[in-house]
Amino acid sequence: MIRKTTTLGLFLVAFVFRISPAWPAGPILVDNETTGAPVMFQSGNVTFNPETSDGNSAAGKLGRLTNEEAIGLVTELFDDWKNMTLAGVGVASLNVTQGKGLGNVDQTNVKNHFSYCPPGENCPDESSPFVTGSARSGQSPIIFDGDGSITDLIQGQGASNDVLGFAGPRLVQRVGGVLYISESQAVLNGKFVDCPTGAAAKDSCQTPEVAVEAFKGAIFHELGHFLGLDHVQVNLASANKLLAGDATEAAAIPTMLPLYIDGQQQLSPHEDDIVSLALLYPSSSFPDSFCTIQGVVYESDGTTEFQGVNVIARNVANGLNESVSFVSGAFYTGSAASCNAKQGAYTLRGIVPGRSYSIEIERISSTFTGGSSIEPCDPPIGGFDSQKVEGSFSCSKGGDVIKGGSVTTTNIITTKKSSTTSGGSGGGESSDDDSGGGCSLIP
Ligand SMILES: [Ca+2]
Ligand SMILES: [Zn+2]
Repeated sequence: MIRKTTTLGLFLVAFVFRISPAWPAGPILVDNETTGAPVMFQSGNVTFNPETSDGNSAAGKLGRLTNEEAIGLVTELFDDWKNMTLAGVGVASLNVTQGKGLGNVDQTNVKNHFSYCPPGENCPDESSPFVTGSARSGQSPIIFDGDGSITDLIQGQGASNDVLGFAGPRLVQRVGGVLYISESQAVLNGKFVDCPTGAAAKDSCQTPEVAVEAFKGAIFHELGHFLGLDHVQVNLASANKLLAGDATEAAAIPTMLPLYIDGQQQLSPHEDDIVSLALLYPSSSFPDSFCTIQGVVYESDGTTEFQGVNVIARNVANGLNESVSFVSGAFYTGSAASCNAKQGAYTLRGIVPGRSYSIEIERISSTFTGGSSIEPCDPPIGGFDSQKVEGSFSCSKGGDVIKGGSVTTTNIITTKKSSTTSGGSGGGESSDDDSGGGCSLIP
């Protein structure tokens, strides 16, 4: 989704296709036309419009869950986002309200509610405020795809066996010069929770199927996109360990990782998810309770700014669970063609006073492209080595901005050969085609 920033028009188009963006620890949309700032619902006021049953018990279901149960899950999980805390401080100011119901949504009327470009069709770019497809309803729909048929319609036949859900902002509007999300949308795929109690292990309903608790992790993730959050990359090694059967670091896997690895674990937000939310919807106490680390990432010449580097701050005493990330140059204006905006600034928020942090850099996984890409570069930037910045960084009171540490400053010079002298790219060129908005969460 996020393709960058280019024009807003491109974004959405992207949405159309697939989806998934990712600005580590950040927003799914950035206003690269004027402010370079993240885009969120104005004043944190979010109204969602769920599919409703209209009194027909067979309608509006999510797999085996009734419509009422499905709406209850969405409400509960929005509350979980809203009530997030960091070091005992409520981080977000968010008002989520359930708006008018959509009535029953199925393949025949989904176009009235959900904006998309059907697979195989060419849909024109839309200019800002942008919307793709037919729906621009003044609502922010959450559709319960009871049996996966809507997912197949929108994402392509068979997609319902792989995609747990997809979501993202679909319409933005400028108010007083500031760009805000005015509509978001989501589809949750009930095919993953449709087995009746006691279904046999080889019943066809089991493919695909996950426990409701695990499915909640997917809903939680999609609601994050609905609110405007992007993916994050932190503790990828912990995720890989879990995939290999070692669950010792499972709690370190963020909700907004582009991968669905363990829905139940990902139902618990990681610190990076919490700070991502605060970046968009900070509570009044957030800015004065926490510090900020600011710096710039450079190529090896020490002067050319370098965009697309994942910068991570970790509490030295608990680095896996207490860590935040930010991709250099994610907030910027202008063109991001080839990820060559020459902007390397990074801002790590949610730094707890009195804790000592290390700073490191790494590449975004080369597998996070297209629907799983992490902005502002798709494919991810390569050509540099992971490194740890020397020394440690801390602050004594909230509101402070940290630009230096015990040994070095927060400015980071990478091993990336300067593009002005080498002429070669170190890989990771970004093309300017679209990638999508929103997300297709695949197990
Ligand atoms: Ca199933
Ligand atoms: Zn996602």
